Amino acid sequence: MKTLLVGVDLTGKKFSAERDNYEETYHLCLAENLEVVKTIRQKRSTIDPKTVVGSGKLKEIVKLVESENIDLVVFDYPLKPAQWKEITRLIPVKVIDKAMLILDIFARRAQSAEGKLKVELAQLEYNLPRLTELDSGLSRLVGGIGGRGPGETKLEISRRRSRERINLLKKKLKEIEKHRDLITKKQRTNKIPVVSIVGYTNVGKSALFNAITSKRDALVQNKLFATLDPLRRRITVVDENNKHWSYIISDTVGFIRDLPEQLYEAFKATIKEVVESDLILIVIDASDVNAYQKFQNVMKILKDLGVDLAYTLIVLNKMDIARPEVVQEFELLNPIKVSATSRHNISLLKNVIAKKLFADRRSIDTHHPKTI
Ligand SMILES: Nc1nc2c(ncn2[C@@H]2O[C@H](COP(=O)(O)OP(=O)(O)O)[C@@H](O)[C@H]2O)c(=O)[nH]1
Ligand SMILES: [Mg+2]
Repeated sequence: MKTLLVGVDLTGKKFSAERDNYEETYHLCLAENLEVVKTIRQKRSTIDPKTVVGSGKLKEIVKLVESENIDLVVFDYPLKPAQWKEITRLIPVKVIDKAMLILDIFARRAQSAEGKLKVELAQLEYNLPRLTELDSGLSRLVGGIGGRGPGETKLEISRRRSRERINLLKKKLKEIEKHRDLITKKQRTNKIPVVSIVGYTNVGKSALFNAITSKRDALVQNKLFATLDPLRRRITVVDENNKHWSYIISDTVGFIRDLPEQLYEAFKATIKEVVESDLILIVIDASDVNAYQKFQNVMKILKDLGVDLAYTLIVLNKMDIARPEVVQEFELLNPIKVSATSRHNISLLKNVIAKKLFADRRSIDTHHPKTI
């Protein structure tokens, strides 16, 4: 999908923080497989209350949409319902903001029934005040079905249907919550351990996931290496006694800066899998000056979610382009220093993972298992 990314630079604000957010939105677009063909940033002292960017800029955007055959415009700025409606009225293609983009990513990634319901709920709640007469999707959907009250417009029908669906989802979620504790306790015993890769956008989670599961690894045999879905793979290691041990490694959506508050429940639902995993790799970008600050945020979120920090490994990635002062900051935490792209220390990391996961199930204290 040909995408145009639009941002605003508020001159009063700290520039680097804004640029970081803008870059993150850019990377989130890439994660969604959107083809960002153009980016526009407007410097302003304040935002335009009606359309965020000015009317001249909007005209420029409309022209670009036509000349570049753009299918989607992403605003790296939270659009209030009225702003979104006004912008949508003027731009002839689909317009979304960062929250909608994130919700799409969550929707794609949610795996459990509960996660899927929570994401759909967040999407409906986010979109409800944004429904317009133009929004033919829902209206068309309900058009033929009865229940159109006297004088009820298409918009009113859409809103009513959305509210009905919201109530239904809330009920379903309550049901799931009642049974959840029972189910998870049962599932925990006897299942293949799961290792989750977490960290902020762009630290190299996917690169690390690929390095760990790479078929380029000469010893990897197809049968010992199963692709479950694009984000989860099973890895099998063999110990000295020729005993096989498997675990599942999972690439996650990760953490997002300035997550809009309405999205927190949906985020928690998609990250729930992480909370329940047996080992969490916290990936840090050693070339990022703000790495330590971000690491502290990650730890805080994991703690809030009830994660036992004993089951975490700190992985300092991008060692090939690391900043010494950043590496220094992490020294006391005993991080495993790797480079996903140059594969530096990837085998070591795999050994440590296997040791952490399986050490208490047998005595491998004196020898590392060979990873395959
Ligand atoms: N130099 C260097 N770049 C890396 C390394 N790992 C990842 N990257 C780059 O960092 C960017 C983000 O990586 P990605 O895996 O998509 O990050 P994710 O958002 O955490 O999944 C990509 O351009 C990668 O090529 C590394 O070890 N060294
Ligand atoms: Mg990724």
